[in-house]
Amino acid sequence: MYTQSFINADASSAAAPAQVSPIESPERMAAFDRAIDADGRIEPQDWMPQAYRKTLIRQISQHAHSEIVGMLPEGNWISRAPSLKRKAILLAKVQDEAGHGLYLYSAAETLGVSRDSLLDALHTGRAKYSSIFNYPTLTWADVGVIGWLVDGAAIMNQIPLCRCSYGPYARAMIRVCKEESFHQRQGYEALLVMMKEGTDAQKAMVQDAVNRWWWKCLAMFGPPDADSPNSAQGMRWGIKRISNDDLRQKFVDATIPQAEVLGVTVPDPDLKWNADRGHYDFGAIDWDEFWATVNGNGPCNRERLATRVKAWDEGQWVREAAVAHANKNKREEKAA
Ligand code: FAQ
Repeated sequence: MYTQSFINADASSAAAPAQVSPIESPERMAAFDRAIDADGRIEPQDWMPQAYRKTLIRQISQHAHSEIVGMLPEGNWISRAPSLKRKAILLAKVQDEAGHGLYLYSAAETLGVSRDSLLDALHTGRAKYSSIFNYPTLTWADVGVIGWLVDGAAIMNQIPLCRCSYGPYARAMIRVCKEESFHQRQGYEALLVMMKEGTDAQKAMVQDAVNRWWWKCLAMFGPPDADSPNSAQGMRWGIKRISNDDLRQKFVDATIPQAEVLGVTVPDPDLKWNADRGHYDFGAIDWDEFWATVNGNGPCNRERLATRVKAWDEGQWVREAAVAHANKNKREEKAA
């Protein structure tokens, strides 16, 4: 469905919808608006306004970067997983995140941007990726909590993206969500074993991990709707279907009963069921801490970027070999 290009100049322009004129005319704009109003899908070969293209490149590439950087906190525990079973599960999960990144870079390429330029933006610190991956994984319980809460939040955000107006992104999300659902369950199950069969120290370790990750997960959904500059247009274009605050609320409502089954509490003295609203009320998120992290000053930002840059540099010979192999095949096909 998508290109798997080891990108070079030719491959990137092949992925670009170069044949579609970028010129905006009232007729083209009206046709695009009609498609959006009718809840239709926009495909790479369709005309689209530059601002729509730019927004999608921004969101899809940030999402791709998040998946790839998101491999690091848990990858840190592959060599220290407590059993062969847990190690095999964690390896599979981390590999899935790599796959998600690749689908998403490919989806972004269909908008006419090269993967090299997107990765360059990540490696030079110009591109954002999810705040949540800038915190450390201190104990094994963090791995379970990432599955339960981080993947749980990711699913809550990504299910509506399966109905996104841009076809390649929506289709990628369907597959991603199926895998995220396994990720969430494996995390929850790992925690359940520790909480139901573990020692007091293991139970305390789970509670400590929940305490450290809870607020960061609520912030993952992005700033409050009133402070979200991209939301109104994203909703109008059918890219976002549910607002940041509404998704956050859905996440809290779905997660608290799961916490009760586990036997953990969340670190929020203001959390309480509001029968009038039919939702949980919850306390204030520390948005200053969130923005400091988004802007590069979280506890692990520098370490995460340095790890990605090192992996990119060390993979240079693999990319060169793959391109040389592809070129050799092309030459042989031509000669045949
Ligand atoms: N972190 O106006 P809005 C995962 C930025 S995947 C960093 O509300 P928008 C899988 C935002 O980009 C997790 N930056 O923006 C996994 C914007 O900056 P810009 C990633 C954030 O786009 C699990 C500015 O703030 N998921 O976890 C964050 O309408 C386990 C203003 O915000 C996605 O990317 C944040 N948390 O809504 C992997 C889903 N929130 O670009 C491994 C797709 C906001 O104007 C292990 N993305 N910002 O400079 C989206 O749904 C949206 O882009 C939002 C933000 C909801 C993230």
